Amino acid sequence: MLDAARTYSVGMSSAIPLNVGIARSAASGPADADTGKRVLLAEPRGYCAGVDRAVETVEKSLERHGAPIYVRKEIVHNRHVVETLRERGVIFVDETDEVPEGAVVVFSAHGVSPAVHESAAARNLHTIDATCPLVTKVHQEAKRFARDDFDILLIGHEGHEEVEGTAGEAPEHVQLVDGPDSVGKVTVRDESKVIWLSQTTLSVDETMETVKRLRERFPSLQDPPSDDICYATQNRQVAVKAMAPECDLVIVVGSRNSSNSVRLVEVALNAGAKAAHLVDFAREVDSAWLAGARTIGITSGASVPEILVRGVLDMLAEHGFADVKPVTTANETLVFALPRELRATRA
Ligand code: 2E7
Ligand code: F3S
Repeated sequence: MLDAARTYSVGMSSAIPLNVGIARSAASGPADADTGKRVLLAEPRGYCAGVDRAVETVEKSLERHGAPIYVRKEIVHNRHVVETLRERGVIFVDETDEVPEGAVVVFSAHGVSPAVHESAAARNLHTIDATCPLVTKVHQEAKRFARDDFDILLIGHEGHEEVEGTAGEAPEHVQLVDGPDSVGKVTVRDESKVIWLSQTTLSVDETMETVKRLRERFPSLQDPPSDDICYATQNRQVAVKAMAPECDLVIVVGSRNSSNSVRLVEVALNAGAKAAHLVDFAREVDSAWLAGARTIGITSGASVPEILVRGVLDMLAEHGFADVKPVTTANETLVFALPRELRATRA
């Protein structure tokens, strides 16, 4: 369960010891010691197991079927990933009706509703499903509680693909709750049969606030059988919370449409960072942000390749921030198997 005490205990404390080590010792020099300029590098950051699997799914599909292949929506919400795959022969579409009959289409990591599966089948598309297994788990929960005739309060951001996919499993039973301020609008049929589920990439703190307000209205509200906010989202928020109180500036590498990346900016600010900005690429870092800063925190969203973080570190080193210390709050080892039809080819 998303239990406040368990989830927050590390991140809420600004006194936790930083797991400090020199990541780029060759680059750090006496100038840093003089100026006190340093970078704190969040660990974990960047790719989660679901993104790793989704990107590899597209790469293997390209190898196996040859270009072009089609991907419904962005495979993950990252400009660099999407642009790179487009250059390699991927055609990104909004809906399956844009895919030629019989062609290969990959469904994105954020998941799709049964209606999308049906429309792909009707066009005889060869579908490969890169939905993250942790999203599939939430879909199963939605189906199960709909079958048991619960009202399902799905906490999430309106219009996000993941929410559309999950809600589409049981549209008659699901109501979207878009944050604490939406709680007043919720109506249910039977207050004794209400459960909340959520999008996987929400702010843990804001979700707990939404749940608290929902429970004030519906005291019998049931919790999901297991955390819907995924391990990667939680771990990246804990890491950024650990560093934020010491940071004059936090730079989050990630795209504007990446929910989990945007959440990291909010979490950093709420945890005491003096400023926090989201950038897709190093060239977007405004040198005015660096003026007067001594400690800069760096992290990245779950859809962000490490090369983009390296670009920001290199840029900061040129501005005298060559002393880089990791701040490690968890070690991640989870790996997901590729979709069945591609499994034999995984390295
Ligand atoms: C799938 C899911 O692609 P992202 O930036 O997606 P979000 O949901 O944060 O906009 O990050 C990876 C990812 C996260 N959640 C992929 Cl369901
Ligand atoms: Fe899956 Fe969470 Fe990543 S839902 S795609 S592991 S951010």
